[in-house]
Amino acid sequence: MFSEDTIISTITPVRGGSVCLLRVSGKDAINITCKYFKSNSLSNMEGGRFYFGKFVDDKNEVVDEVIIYVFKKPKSYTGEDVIEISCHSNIFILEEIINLYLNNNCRIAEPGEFTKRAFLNNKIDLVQAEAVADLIASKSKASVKNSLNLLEGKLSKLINSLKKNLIDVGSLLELELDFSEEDLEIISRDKFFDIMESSISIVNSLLDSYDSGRELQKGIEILIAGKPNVGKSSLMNSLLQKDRVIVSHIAGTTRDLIHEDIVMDDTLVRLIDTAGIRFTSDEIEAEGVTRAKKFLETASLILLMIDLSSEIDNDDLDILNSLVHKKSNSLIIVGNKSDKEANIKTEEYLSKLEIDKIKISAKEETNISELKRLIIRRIKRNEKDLSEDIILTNKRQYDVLNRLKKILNDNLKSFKSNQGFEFIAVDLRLAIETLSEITGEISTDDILNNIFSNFCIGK
Ligand SMILES: Nc1nc2c(ncn2[C@@H]2O[C@H](COP(=O)(O)OP(=O)(O)OP(=O)(O)O)[C@@H](O)[C@H]2O)c(=O)[nH]1
Ligand SMILES: [Mg+2]
Repeated sequence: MFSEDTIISTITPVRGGSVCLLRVSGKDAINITCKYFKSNSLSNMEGGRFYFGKFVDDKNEVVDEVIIYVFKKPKSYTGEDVIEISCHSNIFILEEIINLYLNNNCRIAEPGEFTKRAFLNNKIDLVQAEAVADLIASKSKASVKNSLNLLEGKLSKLINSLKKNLIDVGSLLELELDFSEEDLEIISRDKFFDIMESSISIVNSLLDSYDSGRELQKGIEILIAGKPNVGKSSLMNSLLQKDRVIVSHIAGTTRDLIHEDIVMDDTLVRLIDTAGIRFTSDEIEAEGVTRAKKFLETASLILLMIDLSSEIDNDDLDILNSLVHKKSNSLIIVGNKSDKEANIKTEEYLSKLEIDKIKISAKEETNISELKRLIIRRIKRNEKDLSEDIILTNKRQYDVLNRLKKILNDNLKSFKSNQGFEFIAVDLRLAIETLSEITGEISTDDILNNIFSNFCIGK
């Protein structure tokens, strides 16, 4: 499927660099370029080569010295003829070059249109197209690695092998239906069970990986919690190495959730500072406390701060007790203000708890790197092995797989309850179609527009 029109856009940021790349794709990309690009070495624009020369306007006046890269269809990103122009990064130069193309039946590319053409020309499937967007948006090395795995086609391969298995079973079932009069067993019950159960287990493990996938993209949420004034905001600033949050001796300073993303040992982490948890009649503070408590339920890791210099009280114990039972696996107790004289009762109480704990001084920045190491050890323990696993990061793919899971489970149930093969074969066809939605063999304009309109311009 080759588009009729030719499109152009910058594919690198326009400001801030010394060089900018423009991409032209479509049937007139080479013709228009030949009209304006003058080079000694240019004979007949061979594909897979680059040429140095001058870009001139309609009056033969030099616009810029450029390098152009020639990609002939289908050996290009979009699968069409593509020219990439590396020119100096100056807005007047860029405007002039783009206008020359626009005057020659070319138009500005829509966001994601190059990748959409790559998809429509079968250069990549929909999972890979979505991986391109993920890759650009990746905020940590781990996320880049996973996006590259998806772009390389690891998930697509798995989906296609799942589909092949279902097609194989489906065709045997259809055959069995054709010969139903002759009492032949073409597919054994055991084989059907095996294939369905292994398919369901693959789908389940992909769905299970989605939580890790969300963490890869959004960051692992680490909540700094505790009663007011224990030094939560001081720790946040100290971990971020900047004066991000207001710190004061007044209890109840932080009223809302404040988050910042940082990368710790290649992993994206979202640090969240919260309002000190206590009973309060102040309406705004109380809302902050409700929000903090809600996050206690969902955060991947909680740094529970206790002031080592004062006696542990009911406010500390309320939070501690609520977390020790439910979330001890995702809890680190951070004893703060170690620069001051320790309270014996607090020390004694904490020493009896069998939970990871560390003493720090957020104010004096003592033991902060040890705390960081402890955090990294904790988050790495739960992290999936990216070289082995395929991690689902995309909500659309997740939704389709959830639908597929239901279809496969229903199908297995129908089989167990000895429903007729004709019903089972219909459900199998539905399962195969659903799988095709993931890789985009079956898609609608609405789905495609929705996906590609979220891309940045020039991709
Ligand atoms: N001596 C000492 N003081 C600290 C330390 N960490 C924080 N403080 C002080 O404790 C007070 C409260 O600090 P914050 O970081 O605002 O405490 P918070 O837990 O965010 O308080 P709320 O936002 O009110 O819940 C401030 O006066 C800090 O300077 C520390 O390690 N040692
Ligand atoms: Mg605070």
